[in-house]
Amino acid sequence: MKSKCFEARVLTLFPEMFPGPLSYSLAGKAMENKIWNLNTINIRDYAEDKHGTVDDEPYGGGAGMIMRPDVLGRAFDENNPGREWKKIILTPRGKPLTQKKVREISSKPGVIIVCGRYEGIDERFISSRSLDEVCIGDYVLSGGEPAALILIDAIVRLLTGTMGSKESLIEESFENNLLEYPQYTRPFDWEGMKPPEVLLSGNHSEIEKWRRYMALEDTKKRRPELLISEKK
Ligand code: 6GU
Repeated sequence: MKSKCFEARVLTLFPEMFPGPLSYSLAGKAMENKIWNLNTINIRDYAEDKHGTVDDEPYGGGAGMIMRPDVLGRAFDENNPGREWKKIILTPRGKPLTQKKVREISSKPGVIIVCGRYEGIDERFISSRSLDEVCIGDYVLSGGEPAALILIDAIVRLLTGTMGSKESLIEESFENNLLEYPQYTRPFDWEGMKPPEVLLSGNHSEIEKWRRYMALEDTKKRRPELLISEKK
């Protein structure tokens, strides 16, 4: 049976940034194959004045401009997909994105993503529309658009029909709270360095054992917090 096409609907002031990298590689192929589609909505189209004003100065003063709740509210409500979809707003104040969240979103019929811009978004819009606030890491971007591209990429590769091999989905980084084991390919001797002998042994249970050991050791060294946290 063919599953329904997943829709990513993006509210942004910069619709030209999309699909951008999402029209290449795995995500681009999956879009061609109608596994997912993308709709961008220009928030500025919902401004009321002739200048297309979407932001204003913060109450209480301070630097920067804040996105107006009335404009965002109209843009969101007129494109509201309904209860089954995930509703995300991308801002540096959100909870860090995890693979668990990506899996949850990919199980829905679609996701509506609001991209924050400028120095902030009126809090009343966020709370009144019950948006899930998400950020993609502890650093600051000039807007949510690159984060939306990243989020959608992560979702699309989990959709049924996107990936060639199911195993590569299960084994890879974070799906077991472990980083991936190191990989090697030809040439056999590169700058005097050779692959670990076990990988050439043909002994599949030994190879498995080595890979599990390396995944665990590398995770301990690089990301110890993954080992004591709940599933990411
Ligand atoms: Cl979602 N937005 C912005 N502006 N900066 C970020 C981010 C999002 N995630 C990390 N940094």
